Amino acid sequence: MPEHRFGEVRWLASVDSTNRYLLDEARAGAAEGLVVVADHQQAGRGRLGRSWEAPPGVNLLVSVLLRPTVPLGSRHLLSAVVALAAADACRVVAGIDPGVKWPNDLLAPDGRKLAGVLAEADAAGGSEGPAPVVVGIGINVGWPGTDDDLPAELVGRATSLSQWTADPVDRTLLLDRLLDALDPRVTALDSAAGRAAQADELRRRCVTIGSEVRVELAAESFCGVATGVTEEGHLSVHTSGGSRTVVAGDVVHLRPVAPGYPLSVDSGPAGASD
Ligand code: BT5
Repeated sequence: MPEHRFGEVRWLASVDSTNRYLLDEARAGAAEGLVVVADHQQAGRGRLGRSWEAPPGVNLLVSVLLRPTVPLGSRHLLSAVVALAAADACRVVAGIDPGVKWPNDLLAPDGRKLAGVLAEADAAGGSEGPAPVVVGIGINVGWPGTDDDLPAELVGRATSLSQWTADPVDRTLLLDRLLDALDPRVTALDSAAGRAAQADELRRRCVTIGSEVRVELAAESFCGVATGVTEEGHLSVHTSGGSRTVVAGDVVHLRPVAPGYPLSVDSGPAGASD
């Protein structure tokens, strides 16, 4: 039995969405640390109403239930620590060191997407104490094997661990390493110093910093250079109109910036917020 908060793992053959399942469990009063894994999701969720694709039995589809005390403004760090823990697990189990594309993707070294994270909160709570947040991650382990496996819109955009390793990757081992790495990261979020350390690591792993980007928000989109990540985990973007802080949105990487562009890798104050 692992000595951390993620002691109860329910491994389901099939479910609509592991996030939906855990949100319902949270409403029914489930404690922090419950984990659900599915061999198959009939309606795997991406962000903003998008879907997450995975054939049965080959990829890791997992959600964890947290009841965090993190200040509301720093909630982005919850999905960030799941991405960081998944990157740790990929490194240990598969020998690949993914980058983090802000806000929540893991990318292989060639820029194709290896994993995506979806955090969903339930303000209603479902029990006393901190309101629940469910963080789910899909990691492509065995699928796609080749581009031939992919729907047209994912060709050249999605990859899997199996494309980067000679040996098959064991999903159970990957899950165990992910949960081992996640537990201390979640604990770190309880203190300001711990949050600063996680934000620092996000900065180091974030391949969006140093890229010209297009930021797509609900009401507008704009272009600029991603220059850093704030203490809260938000993205700092330098635009022709000044510095902007992106709290939530989609980011498209356009191209790397020229050497010498002033990028902030320290934890200084964020620029003007929208
Ligand atoms: C995400 O959304 O990347 C979050 C994905 C979270 C999935 C996990 S699985 C366990 C848990 N339970 C759930 O129901 N969900 C979570 P987003 O950034 O919106 O990316 C979605 C987009 O990625 C889609 O519109 C596709 O273009 C692309 N996509 C879909 N499946 C993919 C895959 N397996 N690999 C790479 N890209 C994919």
